[in-house]
Amino acid sequence: MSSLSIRISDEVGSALAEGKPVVALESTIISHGLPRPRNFEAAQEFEAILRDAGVTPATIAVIDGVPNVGLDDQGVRRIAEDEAMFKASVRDLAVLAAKGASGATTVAATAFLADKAGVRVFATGGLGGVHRGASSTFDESADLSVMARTPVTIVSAGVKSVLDIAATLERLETFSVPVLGYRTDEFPSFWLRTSGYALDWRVESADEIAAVMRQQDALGERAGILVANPLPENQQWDPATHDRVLAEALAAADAQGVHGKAVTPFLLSTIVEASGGVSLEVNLDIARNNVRLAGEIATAWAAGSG
Ligand code: PSU
Ligand code: MN
Repeated sequence: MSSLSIRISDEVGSALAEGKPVVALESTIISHGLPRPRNFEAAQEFEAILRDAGVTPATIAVIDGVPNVGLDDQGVRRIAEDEAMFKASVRDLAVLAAKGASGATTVAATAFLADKAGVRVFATGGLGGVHRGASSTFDESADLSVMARTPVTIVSAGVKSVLDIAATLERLETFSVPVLGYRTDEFPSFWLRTSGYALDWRVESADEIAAVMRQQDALGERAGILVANPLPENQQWDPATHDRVLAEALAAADAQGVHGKAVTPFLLSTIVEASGGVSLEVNLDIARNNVRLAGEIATAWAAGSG
């Protein structure tokens, strides 16, 4: 039996070997979540934020069949510029490997590969979840079921309000994934700090999150941990505009019969357009904010694991 061949970059490999902090970054946000050419700049900026904090970034994607943990600039550029880049979840990894094909990894596939490489902390913008209408379409992101069996701490600004937030929180409970509100009592809805859904657990620091990770390991529990990190109040999107644009985007998806894995990218790009680019700026602030917190958690984790 051959084992999965993953290419871990020299930078990520030595950071891990030396017990230094490492944060995984997904690539579907680059290929399908942000418009070109801002996506390439953003991907580089996320890495720079981590490096400035003394943390090694590990951007993850499949390049020519090989899962890469830690992409060089050329790899990031390929993900950002190739309009036909495949959106790859966990179920696609074996097919991409067999075909020697490339793919940008979703939260599910990124967390899966981060775990294989020994990376424990992962920053994203928005986690996938249960879509509206899932009771008839069964459209629920594999991000949730993969979190149930992958010991990676994911920092996300909750989930986007394009999803069914209540159902997503229920599924996280079913999957035994702890949800920690970072300095908040309420689950954020990505562009907004609030969603109307209270959380059971609030944490105040990266150290506290690292302590939960250690206890989760001590229990032998393999589920990941979701850290819900809301934007500061003055950075969130204007709620009234948000509600109007969201309703427009959902109606457009419905009218055009968009379904399956195309739903999330369709809604995201429709919302950027309908908001005149405002949602994009908020989206980028959210991702930066999550990357910074993930860096702090990875640092706290590394400090206690020596
Ligand atoms: N939500 C966002 N931005 C994104 C995504 C979700 O706000 O870029 C991407 C992530 O990569 C996530 C994926 O893992 O979409 C979920 O897609 P689906 O619902 O098809 O599983
Ligand atoms: Mn889906």
